[in-house]
Amino acid sequence: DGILDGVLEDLAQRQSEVPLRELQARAADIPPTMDPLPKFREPGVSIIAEVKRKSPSKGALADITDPAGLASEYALGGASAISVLTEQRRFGGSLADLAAVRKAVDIPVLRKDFIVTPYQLWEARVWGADLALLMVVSLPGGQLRDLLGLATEIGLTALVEAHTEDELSRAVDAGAELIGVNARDLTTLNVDRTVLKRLVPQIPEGRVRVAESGVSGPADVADYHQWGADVVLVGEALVRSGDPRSSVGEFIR
Ligand code: IGP
Repeated sequence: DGILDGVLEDLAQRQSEVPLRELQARAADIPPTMDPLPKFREPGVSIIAEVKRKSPSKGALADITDPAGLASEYALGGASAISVLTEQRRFGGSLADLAAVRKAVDIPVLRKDFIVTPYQLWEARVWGADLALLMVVSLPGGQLRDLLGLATEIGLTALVEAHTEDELSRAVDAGAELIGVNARDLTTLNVDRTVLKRLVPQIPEGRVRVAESGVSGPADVADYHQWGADVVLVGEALVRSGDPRSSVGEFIR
């Protein structure tokens, strides 16, 4: 399917340069990860602010020359975590962006990519991520459980993303603690924020609920929070804002 176009080719290229064994050896020297869940569970809405250069639906979003500076502004505005798109072909991201952001902030950092192999989780760990995205739609069979298990084993918190009722029940059954509901249908790229409102009741008490995509301003964050989201992940609206620090502040006020 189209969602993974190019991802596996790029992965094979990186893997031929740095074999898994070498990556695992490097991981031994990386400082421990941070646990984002306690902050996410505090009362009030938390924001995950995203470093996003472009997207398949909108093309170029912002000319981000200094991802580390942008992430620092997000943190100063009160973001609880930073998301960094590392997918290159459609989102213009890179592992270098992840590393730069990691150095710039002392809050948890999420690697946002199409993660379908153990190798990519090890990469996330080595390049400084605390969290990694796992999309249910691209992890059939036992793959979701396997990658969730490995993520936990190497200190990463998985953000397990669903868009439909079926995907959500797979996320819940796999034992995900941090569950994202993406308002964007990745096959059509259409955004429908009410997907969250419909799916949230299906998430058991005690799991952390993340609303992803489609926020254009503070009112959308307030809606998501009122519908039951503990955390809201925002990309486009923040990278396009002239003042990302104040914008994050307005979202949590
Ligand atoms: C952010 P937005 O509409 O605020 O820019 O969306 C984020 O939710 C979106 O980038 C996203 C995404 C994904 C990107 C959600 N899930 C999976 C790539 C892959």
